[in-house]
Amino acid sequence: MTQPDIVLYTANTMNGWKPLIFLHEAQINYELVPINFGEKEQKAPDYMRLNPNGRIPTIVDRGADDFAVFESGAILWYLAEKYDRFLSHNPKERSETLQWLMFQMGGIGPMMGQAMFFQRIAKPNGDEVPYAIDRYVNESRRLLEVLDTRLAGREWLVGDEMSVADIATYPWARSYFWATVSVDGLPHLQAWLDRIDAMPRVQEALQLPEPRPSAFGEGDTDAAASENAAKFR
Ligand SMILES: N[C@@H](CCC(=O)N[C@@H](CS)C(=O)NCC(=O)O)C(=O)O
Repeated sequence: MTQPDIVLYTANTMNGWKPLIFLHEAQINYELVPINFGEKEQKAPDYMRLNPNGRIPTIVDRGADDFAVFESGAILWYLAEKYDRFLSHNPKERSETLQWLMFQMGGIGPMMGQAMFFQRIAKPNGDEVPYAIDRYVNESRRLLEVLDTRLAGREWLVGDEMSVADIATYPWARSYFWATVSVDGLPHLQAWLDRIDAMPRVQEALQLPEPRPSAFGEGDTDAAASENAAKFR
């Protein structure tokens, strides 16, 4: 059997799920290499030769001389071009897709990520900073409101089909519980989340490399938060 082109190094986090969602939804064969944060595998020298930032996700394309791609937005764009999926050929729609992808990478991701960090990592590790929590939760809510406005009267962030902008944004927006950001009063955002929630292959991807229901407010979230926080001590 021939080896798949794409080797994906990832973990069950918001950025880590993005390429998994792409590959599962497009039904592309790939090799999965789970990265264990507890073991600091993301900081190992061999891994950091592929991803100089020492974070996940990363892909290596065996079909392109082992070309390595880091940064989840760049990975989605690379996969979209390689497989001609989830990216319009229309130049204006392509630009809009890049705009919303940038909005996720520069806004939703960092702000919700910090809201999560201060509540799910700093606080259980004994460092509670209410000012930072307020700042990042409020900014995250504002950004989700921007998404809600964009999604009024449309099914997808760009054009008539799911794109890499939706794929990048979905795992973050869906994890509003973990960031303790409310989505009350954001019906268009909620309808978009429901639409993607109903896609079986997306849900399959969210179970990898291992299930993490706490991110979505299910299971014993306090226990999961303290286990997660311990990995970052
Ligand atoms: N901008 C980067 C962010 C990557 C990132 O922050 N990944 C987190 C998981 S979502 C990570 O690897 N954390 C482990 C660490 O910080 O050591 C991307 O989108 O790929």
